[in-house]
Amino acid sequence: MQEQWLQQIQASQNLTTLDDLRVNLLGKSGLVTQQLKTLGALAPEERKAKGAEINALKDQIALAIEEKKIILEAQALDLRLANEKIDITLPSRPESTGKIHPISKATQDITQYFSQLGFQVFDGPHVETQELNFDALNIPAHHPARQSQDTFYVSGSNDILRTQTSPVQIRTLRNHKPPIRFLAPGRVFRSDDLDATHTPMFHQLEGVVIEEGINFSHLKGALIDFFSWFFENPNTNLRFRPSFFPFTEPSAEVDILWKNGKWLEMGGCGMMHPKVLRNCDIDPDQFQGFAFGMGIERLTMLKYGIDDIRSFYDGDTRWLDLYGFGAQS
Ligand code: 2NL
Repeated sequence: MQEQWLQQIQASQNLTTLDDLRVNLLGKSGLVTQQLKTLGALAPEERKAKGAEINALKDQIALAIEEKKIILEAQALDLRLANEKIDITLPSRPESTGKIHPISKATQDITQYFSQLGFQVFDGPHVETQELNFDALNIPAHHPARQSQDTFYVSGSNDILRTQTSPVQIRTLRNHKPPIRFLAPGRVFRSDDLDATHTPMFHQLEGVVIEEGINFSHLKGALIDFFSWFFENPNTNLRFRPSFFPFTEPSAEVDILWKNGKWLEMGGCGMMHPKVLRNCDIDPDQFQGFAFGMGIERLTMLKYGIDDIRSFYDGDTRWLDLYGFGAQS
């Protein structure tokens, strides 16, 4: 029987028949296993000798099956390698090149422009205290902008999602002595309705200059130069419309004269409110300054003719090609 079994193992043509054989011999009710079960009926002396004999047989068969299995597996692999061909003449898959998002592009361009004028760039957290986002900016507790209708409150805390990048200015001015010029670009959050011109998150870019003897004409000159550069039009016409912000005095809305003869609002600006300077431990009798803020999406939409703000965030990369945003250099 032993010879016959070993021969059957040797003769196995494939892994399935070999495994069937293994089950028939070594399985729960296999032939070898049955032999082992007969030991119980034997006398102790005989059982010992016979037991050793059957166990040796079992090991020998298990080894033979294992060796045959390795051979059959190698054969199966050789067969696959011979039959499954790789066509190395196929052209390779095109490599996808990274694109720069228009918001990143505008932010990089604008910060680079201002860096030539001595502006640094600062950033801060998106989750802010109400002190930094409102109180330090002279926005009182009862101000409508602080209502949960407009502002995202963090549940279980007094914190909010910053509604403007101005808290970055407060943080910076509390840590750096003037004279100083800097920008604070970044995400801001407002509980706006979602439509073609409003999203609950957008990007703002604010700039601040604090020096001795800064006045409104410096602000006008800086913004006229900036918008002339950004829209690539040396004859850019700006209009400064009197307005109100709690953190600037006087304050103005900035409009640009567009190609069709219409004035378009570009952002807001003003002279640093003395209270805000004092909140940052700066003496308003020594230092003056101007500040401005603009929405990066809005600037980018106007520059590239993008008409729906939601397209910035819907993740369709084909959209980048539409406006000529090429590979990142
Ligand atoms: C807008 C208007 C503005 C500022 C932002 C500012 C910041 C500090 C102090 C004073 Cl810390 N002002 N920022 C000033 C005027 C306008 O933004 O329309 N943004 C989209």
